[in-house]
Amino acid sequence: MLSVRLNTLIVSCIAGSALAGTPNLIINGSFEESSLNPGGSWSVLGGGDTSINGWTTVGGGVDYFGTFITASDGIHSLDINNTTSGGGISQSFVTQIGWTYTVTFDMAANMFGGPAEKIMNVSAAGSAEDFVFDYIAAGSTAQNPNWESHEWSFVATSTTSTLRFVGVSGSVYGAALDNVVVTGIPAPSAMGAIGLAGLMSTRRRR
Ligand SMILES: [Ca+2]
Repeated sequence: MLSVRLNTLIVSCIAGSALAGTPNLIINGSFEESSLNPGGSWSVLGGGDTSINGWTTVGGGVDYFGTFITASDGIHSLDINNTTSGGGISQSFVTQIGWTYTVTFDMAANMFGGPAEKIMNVSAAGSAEDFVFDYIAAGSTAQNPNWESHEWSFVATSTTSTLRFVGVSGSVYGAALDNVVVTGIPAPSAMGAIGLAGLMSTRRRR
């Protein structure tokens, strides 16, 4: 009976840890590690730039903030637009086909110019969603941008997935981004296999 209870406990722990998701799969999700040091200002990065560890800029690139605007985590964040709309940043990472990946991030704005609504598109594995931050409605200031936390998820269709954050609107004053975290949750079939393995183990020991 003790072994049955022990097996049940082990299976519960495995299932519980799987449900809680993997550790953060993103490298440098807070943009703190870089060869650049913008100090109290910002650094302008064009497209294809890899100066921010783990990330590659896309489109027109991004502005890399130092303490110019208060970050949501650490001291660095991004203006997802550089000199025009359509800038952005991406990172590829290993994924398991069929698993669900939860993406959390903090969004605000470069509040030094319009339009009021900054739109940022988040995409991976063929799924995408637009997120909006209205810096006037939010009362953003450089000292207190009023960062908002968001959550989005996608199902992996390949053994590698590329997560992209792209500015849809905002002129040179785009959406601000910080604190990206991605965790993976096994597909329901994988969870069933864990449960079944536990059940079989329990029955064998009776
Ligand atoms: Ca940061």
